[in-house]
Amino acid sequence: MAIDPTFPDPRSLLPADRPIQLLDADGTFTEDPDWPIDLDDAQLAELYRLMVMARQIDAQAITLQRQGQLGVYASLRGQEAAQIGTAFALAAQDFVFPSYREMGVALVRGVDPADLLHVFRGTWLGAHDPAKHRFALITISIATQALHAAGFAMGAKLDGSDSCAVAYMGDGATSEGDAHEAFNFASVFGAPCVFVVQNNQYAISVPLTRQTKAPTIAHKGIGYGMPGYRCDGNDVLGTYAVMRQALRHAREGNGPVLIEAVTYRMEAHTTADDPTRYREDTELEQWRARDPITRLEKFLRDRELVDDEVVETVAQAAKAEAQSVRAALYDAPHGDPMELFSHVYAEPTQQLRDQHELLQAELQGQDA
Ligand SMILES: Cc1ncc(C[n+]2csc(CCOP(=O)(O)OP(=O)(O)O)c2C)c(N)n1
Repeated sequence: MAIDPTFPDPRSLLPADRPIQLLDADGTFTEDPDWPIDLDDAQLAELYRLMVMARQIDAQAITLQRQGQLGVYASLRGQEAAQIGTAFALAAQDFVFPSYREMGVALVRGVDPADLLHVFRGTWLGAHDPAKHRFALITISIATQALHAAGFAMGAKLDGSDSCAVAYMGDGATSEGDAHEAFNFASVFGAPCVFVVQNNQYAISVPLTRQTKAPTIAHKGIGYGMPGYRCDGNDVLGTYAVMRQALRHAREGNGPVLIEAVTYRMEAHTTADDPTRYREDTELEQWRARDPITRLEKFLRDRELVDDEVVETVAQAAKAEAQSVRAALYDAPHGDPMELFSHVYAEPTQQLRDQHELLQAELQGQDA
């Protein structure tokens, strides 16, 4: 028996036996009345454009790193549907708290990719305006953004606003204490928060089987009293439908939702990693056959929403955009490192003031 008599039937918190999927690997669409979508033809085409754009800019970022223009980069290749489908369901007032892999989500939020790449170039903390795009600065420390999201969601609840907070993270992040605290806090206080876990099968070289003994990541939700939705993360219509429902659940005052989008990281963990040391090519090939962009393209072709000409136009536009990202990055001025201290607290602590002085002295020493 549940501690709280108003507690819902625990079974309602469990994920379905099979991942939610609307678009299969062949691009065949099967409607699911439990997971409706409301996208018109223009929106379906826009999903495709965004996914192609994300992949192209991602490839450009890897090239930039190889050429020494970025220090490091974390690819999202293979995770385009998990990111773009979920982000497409967001309302303008929602606020995203990303990890370091969320270029696709950033694109949907209107963030200029060159602004985001500053972090990987080491020239600024991030040049986009988090308040304008409602997309926080990227976080490198695993799972800290889950706490930021839970805190923001609690604030939104206290303000009586209808914003939801969304934290994006990887499967490995769910093993962190920060994720546990965020899940628990958000659920106990009914904060309007969605935790999107992109289960890309690895945390650097650690496979999922060594990460958790939970049957799935989505099953972790029940331990916190929040529903766990598990979907095919390579199906952009499925990820959209699931996120739409999760946001509605949170916005209507029912507390947080944990989403597990089952996907695969096609590239290395970051450009500093060598995945051939811990995974087989055959595995990569299996996931290549489930490519999120190919299946959406098949679906759109079947519906005669795209043809060869449109596919080529979208590809060329993405290439041009990737080129302009490169140019923008080369030309961008360096940010002010002292900004590191500017937005931490309304009133800086003594420790921060000391660090501020230390860095200032060091930078002045460099100039001398
Ligand atoms: C608190 C913390 N511990 C360790 C690291 C080193 N680290 C960087 S990425 C990573 C794995 C993260 O895996 P996952 O959460 O599955 O996300 P993915 O990178 O696969 O998207 C680790 C351990 C870190 N950045 N922060």
